[in-house]
Amino acid sequence: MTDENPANQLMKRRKFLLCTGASAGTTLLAGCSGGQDETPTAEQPTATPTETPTEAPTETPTPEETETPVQEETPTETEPSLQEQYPQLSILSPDPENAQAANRVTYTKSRTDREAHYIRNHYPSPSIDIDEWSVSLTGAVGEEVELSMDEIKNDYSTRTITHTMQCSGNGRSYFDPQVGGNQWSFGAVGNAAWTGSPLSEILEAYGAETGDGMWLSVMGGDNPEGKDVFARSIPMEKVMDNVLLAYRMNGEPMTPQHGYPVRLLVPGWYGNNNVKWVKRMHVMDMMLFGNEWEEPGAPEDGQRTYTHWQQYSYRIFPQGTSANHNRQIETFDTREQMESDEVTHPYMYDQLVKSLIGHPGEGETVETNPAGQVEVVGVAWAGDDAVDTVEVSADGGESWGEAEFFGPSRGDYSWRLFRYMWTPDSAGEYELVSRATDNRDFQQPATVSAPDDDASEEASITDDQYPWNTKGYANTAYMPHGVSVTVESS
Ligand SMILES: Nc1nc2c(c(=O)[nH]1)N[C@H]1C(S)=C(S)[C@@H](COP(=O)(O)O)O[C@H]1N2
Ligand SMILES: [Mo]
Repeated sequence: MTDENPANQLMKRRKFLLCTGASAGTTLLAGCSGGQDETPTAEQPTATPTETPTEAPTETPTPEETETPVQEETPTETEPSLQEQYPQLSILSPDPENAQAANRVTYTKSRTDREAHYIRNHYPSPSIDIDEWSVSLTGAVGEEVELSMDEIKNDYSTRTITHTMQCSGNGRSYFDPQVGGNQWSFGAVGNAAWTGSPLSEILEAYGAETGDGMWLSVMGGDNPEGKDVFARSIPMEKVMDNVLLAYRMNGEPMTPQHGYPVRLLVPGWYGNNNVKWVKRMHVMDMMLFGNEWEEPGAPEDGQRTYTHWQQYSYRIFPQGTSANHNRQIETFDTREQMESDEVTHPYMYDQLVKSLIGHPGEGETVETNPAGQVEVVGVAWAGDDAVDTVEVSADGGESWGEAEFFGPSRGDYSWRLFRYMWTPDSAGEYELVSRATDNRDFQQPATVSAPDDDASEEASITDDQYPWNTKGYANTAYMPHGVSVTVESS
């Protein structure tokens, strides 16, 4: 997925690293580092780095790179590294940029700073000229149009939605046996406020067919030549409900890695639906499907193909199964798809209920307070649905205590902070886990199944086991997400 020509990569980096929000004369660093607008909390628990190594994985360098280290070619005063731009992330791969929260402290805060929000790219972030960028709208519309960024920003109403965005692959590293792909542990989830224009208004302005059964397929502008376009089909009822063309993140310009100048924001749904660098939108009465969208000669764009990321990927495939493609589906809730017979391989749309402990962090030593308690803090979310309860266990799920919610409520698609005052029996070592239940009584299961278990064949959550699947998606099992802590009496 990387550009083979290092010179091209370098040019690209030079261009897109220009911090897009900086006004003329502002230095890059100043423009790019202004994201820390939340007062840091007094306590900054530190997780041991063993869980999420901060070292970038070693890639086989090209000969050119071996001879001349990249750092020497790229003076830091004009070009901060990905790590320098995102000090709170642990880099999984620098190109394309993939990085997750390095530390559980991210999950003690009600909102995630731009610089602390994970990044997931299939291709290198594209270089953008905002004056040139436009988004086409085609297909079942009254009038096809090329939308400028000015029009997107100024001609429609402005909405801000806080959205817990999680990569479908978050928790993949806890699958046993391991599956391929980025080995995300817990950190590919963030909770940012995204501002943009409701797509419903734009579609209505151009006479789009917006009834149920229609789909909006949205294509990114990041695919290198000859690669599948990152494209997703979003059901029209979701689009009309609350999907945005977003251009700001936490009140600031979006960073290049998070989709500048414009991305799709699909509240409550897995990250893969939130197409970045939106270039093209197409209205039709089916999902991206079949030859027309798959083969060379696809409409308007020559060699590009569109079906891959919709039908072959981002679905739950039990061992030994392969993709069957659908034109239409009627249930967009991933958990309901897992439970029903409608689709064989559920699509990653609405997120499953999940929670993460933020404090204490992995490997930490904590002291009890005078009342003999330890404060446990974390976050919980449930996509389109609401979290009902969060419980904490210190004995591997034998007994549970119910947590309370606290902190600001940032709307229906935002995670909630929870707190549990835990009274350990004695000093010693413990494994703490958290389990959330949503308002439909869907609950996080305990463990991940083995590949040959019935649970995985059915692609459903059975016997308190999350189904192992070949792409490692949507792991919500609470046991592997727990933290080891040592308690000392005060
Ligand atoms: N065009 C494009 N959009 C994309 C992707 C991509 O590779 N290309 N990755 C998707 C995936 S898999 C995720 S999880 C989210 C990540 O968004 P973030 O990098 O802002 O966290 O973007 C989605 N949108
Ligand atoms: Mo993702």
